[in-house]
Amino acid sequence: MEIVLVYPNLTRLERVTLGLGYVASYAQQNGHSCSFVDYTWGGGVEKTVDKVRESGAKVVGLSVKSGEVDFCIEISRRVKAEFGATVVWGGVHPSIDSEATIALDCVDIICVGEGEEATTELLTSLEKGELDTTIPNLWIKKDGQIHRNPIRDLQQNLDDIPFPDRDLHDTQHYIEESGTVDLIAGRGCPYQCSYCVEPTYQDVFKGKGQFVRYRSPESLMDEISDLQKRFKFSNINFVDDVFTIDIRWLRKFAPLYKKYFKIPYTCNARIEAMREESFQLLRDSGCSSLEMGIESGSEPLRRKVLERKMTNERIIEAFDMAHKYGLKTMSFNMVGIPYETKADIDQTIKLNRRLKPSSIQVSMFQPYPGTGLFDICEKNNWLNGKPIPFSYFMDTAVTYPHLSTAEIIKIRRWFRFNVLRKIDPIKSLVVLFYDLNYERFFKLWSFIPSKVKKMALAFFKS
Ligand code: B12
Ligand code: SF4
Repeated sequence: MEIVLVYPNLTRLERVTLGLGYVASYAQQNGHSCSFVDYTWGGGVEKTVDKVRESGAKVVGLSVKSGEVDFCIEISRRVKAEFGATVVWGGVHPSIDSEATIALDCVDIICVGEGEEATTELLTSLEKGELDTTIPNLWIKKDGQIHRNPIRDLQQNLDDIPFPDRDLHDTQHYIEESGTVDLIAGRGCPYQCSYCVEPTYQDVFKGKGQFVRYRSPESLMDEISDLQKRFKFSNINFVDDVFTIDIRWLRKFAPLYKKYFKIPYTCNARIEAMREESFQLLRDSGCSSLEMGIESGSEPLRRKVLERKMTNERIIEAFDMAHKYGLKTMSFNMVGIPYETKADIDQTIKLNRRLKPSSIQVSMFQPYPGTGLFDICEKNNWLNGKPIPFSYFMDTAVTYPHLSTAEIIKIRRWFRFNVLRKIDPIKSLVVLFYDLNYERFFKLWSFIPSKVKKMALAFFKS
């Protein structure tokens, strides 16, 4: 049975969707076929309409993040109206805001959590002409009733899942634009950050098996070899939130990677989980850049509001250690956090000056539905009535009595300049020009030659 899969990537970030890649591989391995609508390169609702018409598919599956809900509603309404298609929403948003999603008139089915088996079973049942309303992980509307089926056990051996389908997208085009190829080594994060979906996932999947899981390093090596045979790339990006969390896993991964590949790679690390040996293993195996979350420079705010327990001292130690081992670093920061004052933001700026990361990312806090901080914002009337923006660099859905939405946007725009002006004045001016004109650059993004984009990216990371 055919399904049209939609990647409503409004951020236009040239990065593949591994989630849909996994769903597609599994479905295809079980005899179904998938066509793909990719909004990374732009387009409107018509793009999906045309694909459904052309393929004759009766099922349309969308992978939905919270900032993409309105666009996905538009697409879903059109394909229902024109073709009477069965509309399935999967991905992070329906998984953590399930009741509100299934209540939407244009959504027939939602997938809560992992979608490989659920999608395949759904297509098999539709192919037989009888919608099975009991498929685990799916909430299904039928005859005015909603069947909220239980969550199935989490896939415990990730090596059993086929590699994500790379033919779904024009993978080489993605690589040329972003300079990198994305892979994921595991699923699930054990931490409790109150702005993140992971603690909610931990509740949803309680009793369904080990939550934090890693593929074997051998399986990753096989996937990279396979990618090497098919595509040209000079950097790898492991997109896991917490790539380095298990030192025993890292001890196996690092020598294997070093033995087989000479390709520099980038990954994320959670600071508390890093020890000197971790930095050494990363450096020795070819890691070129390490990305670490700070979020706020105010220790009490970070601990009490964000539920991130690391100290500033530990953060400084981690960045210093990374630099000692010759790794480039990126710091992740957030502004507009509930209870955050301008003095707290000054502390984040000062901490970044001390850390001297090779590059800095600063986003605006978003109250993603289903997270702990969403409830606090709602209770305190801090939601400004705007939908969650599709990009956390553009806007925010919160406002506070002491800090308005407009002020938060302004603070974000000036943040990197304020860090850099004292340590690298020339870079600070270039970065300021970019940050003040971010929306303009965003609109022009697809017209900027990839060489120029890559040069800019390299400059920001220098
Ligand atoms: C890798 C990653 C990225 C990468 C790649 C994104 C991508 N398109 O895949 C990059 C760096 C580009 C990125 C960008 C952004 N990201 Co991001 N990202 C992640 C991360 C760390 C892992 C995602 C992943 O690949 N997981 C592995 C795959 C296998 O799992 P999965 O995607 O959930 O898919 C499974 C199921 O959900 C389901 N499924 C998925 N889609 C569908 C569709 C159907 C029809 C069905 C049936 C099932 C199904 O089946 C899949 C296989 O089991 C998550 C954290 C997380 N825990 O999810 C954040 C996360 C998804 N990102 C987030 C955000 C906010 C963003 C940005 C909006 C940030 C921004 N710039 O403003 C952009 C949006 C870009 C976009 N439109 O895709 C938030 C989303 C919050 C929310 N409620 O929407 C998350 C959850 C992080 C967080 N801290 O909360 N991200
Ligand atoms: S460490 Fe990252 S993925 Fe894990 S809970 Fe915190 S923000 Fe979420």
